[in-house]
Amino acid sequence: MTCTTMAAVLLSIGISLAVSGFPALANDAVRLKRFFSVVDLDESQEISEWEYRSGKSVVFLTLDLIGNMTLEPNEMRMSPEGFKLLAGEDRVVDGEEFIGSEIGSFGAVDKNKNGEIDYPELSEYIAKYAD
Ligand SMILES: [Ca+2]
Ligand SMILES: [Ca+2]
Ligand SMILES: [Ca+2]
Repeated sequence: MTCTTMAAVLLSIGISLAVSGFPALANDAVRLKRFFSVVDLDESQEISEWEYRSGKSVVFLTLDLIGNMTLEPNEMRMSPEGFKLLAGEDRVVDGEEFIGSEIGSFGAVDKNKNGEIDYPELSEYIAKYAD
C-alpha cells in the first residue's frame, strides 16, 4: 500500500467517523472493527502508538468541518463537561489538545500497557464514553 492510498483510506474512514461522531462508535461494532483494521496499517491485529496517532489526526481533520483547525462543540459529539475538559480556557479544541488529550490517549486505551492496542481494548474504551 503506498502512502497516498493509505492516506485516502484513512481519510474515507475519517469521514464516516465524522458523520457518526467518534464516541458513538460503540453503537456500531462493524464500523469500529473497520476503523480498527484501517488504523492497523501493518495488519498486526494490534494498533501501535504510531498507528494510533496517525488515525487520530485523520479523525481530527475530518471532524473539523469548517477547516479552521479547531473543533467547536457542534463538531464533536461530547458531553458539555467532557468538551470543556478537553478544550480548556479558549473553549475550542485544537489539534494538539485532541491528539494529546488524556481522553482517548494511547496510554488510556492500552489497558494492559503492552504498548499495543488490541480490538477488545479499543471497544471497551469506546464503550465507556458512549452514551
Ligand atoms: Ca499494527
Ligand atoms: Ca483549547
Ligand atoms: Ca494492550
